[in-house]
Amino acid sequence: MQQPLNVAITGAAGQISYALLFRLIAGELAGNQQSLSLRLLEVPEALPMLEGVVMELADCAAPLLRDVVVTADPEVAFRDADLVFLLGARPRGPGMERRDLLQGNAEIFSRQGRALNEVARRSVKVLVVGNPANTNALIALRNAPELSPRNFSAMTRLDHNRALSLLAAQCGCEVGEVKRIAIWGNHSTSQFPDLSHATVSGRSALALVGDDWFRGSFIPTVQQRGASVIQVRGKSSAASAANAALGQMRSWIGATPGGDWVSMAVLSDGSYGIAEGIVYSFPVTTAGGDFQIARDLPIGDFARERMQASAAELLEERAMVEHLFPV
Ligand code: NAX
Repeated sequence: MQQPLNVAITGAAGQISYALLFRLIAGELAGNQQSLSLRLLEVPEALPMLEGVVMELADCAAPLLRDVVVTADPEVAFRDADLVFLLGARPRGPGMERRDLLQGNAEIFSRQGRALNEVARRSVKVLVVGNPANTNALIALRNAPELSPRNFSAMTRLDHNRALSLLAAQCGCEVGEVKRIAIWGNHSTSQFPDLSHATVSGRSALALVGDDWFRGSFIPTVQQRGASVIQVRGKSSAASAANAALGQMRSWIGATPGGDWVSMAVLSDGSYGIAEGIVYSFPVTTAGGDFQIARDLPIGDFARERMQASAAELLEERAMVEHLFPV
């Protein structure tokens, strides 16, 4: 058995965490030879409930689970962390404006960014899931100047998986036959789920499904899928979100298969004319614990307009919180 991986999870008493933890200790993240040390962070009020989750973890008698730390202190949770899932965030309350939501979360993610900067492993991988995920990731990385911005990403894998599944259903094919779906932009309704480069068993997906379905049905369905789940289930996506978090982290520490990519929100380097300095979802390939934005894709006018609209939203979000960035 190798040295345990230190895995920190915030919002650990929440519903996504509850769907994630038991898959982690079953070896779905780093295989069944890799033991894990879990560090679970919660707000003080939620610690008693989290103790109940810890009881259930113990009751799994999982051979891979080395130990569990429960804390309300980010510096304890993130000490020597290898992998971090930032799930906890302030939810939108009644009458709350977007600005209030962004600022409430800015406090949480500034504090957590500073703690990561101080105590996490320099190779740490931090996946931000808590919404607004892209801007929360930006706040965290700006508060961690001693870590590379490449140590941070925000989750758009759920959007990516939703797009994959929807296209496969429309084509009547297996999910595994679909390649090169891309989610561009923000994890919000401004995102651009793109089929321009997608293939189904090597054939152009757009040629198969047609532009009308792509623009009139596919794009809005993916953009609004989170709201649709809430409407039907009465609660937001949890198991599918945990599945996506696991998938995004597994891709990040592993490698994408040849000829395909995944979507991941990372700090923009100006690729495809997207403003630098926002956390924006791109198609990326991964290998050796690192990612590369897919290069030289041809971008048509319709796609460019959609991609820039989502960038504009992220620039607005950044403008609402940048006074909180350290200089
Ligand atoms: P829950 O409300 O079930 O759990 C959130 C937990 O976070 C709560 O237990 C709360 O006490 C804790 N928390 C709040 N502030 C904290 C802090 N400062 N430190 C540590 N813990 C803190 O939400 P859940 O359904 O688990 O969702 C978690 C987050 O994921 C939400 O922000 C949600 O909007 C976001 N999502 C993001 C998705 C994405 O694709 N990026 C999809 C799923 C999900 O909607």
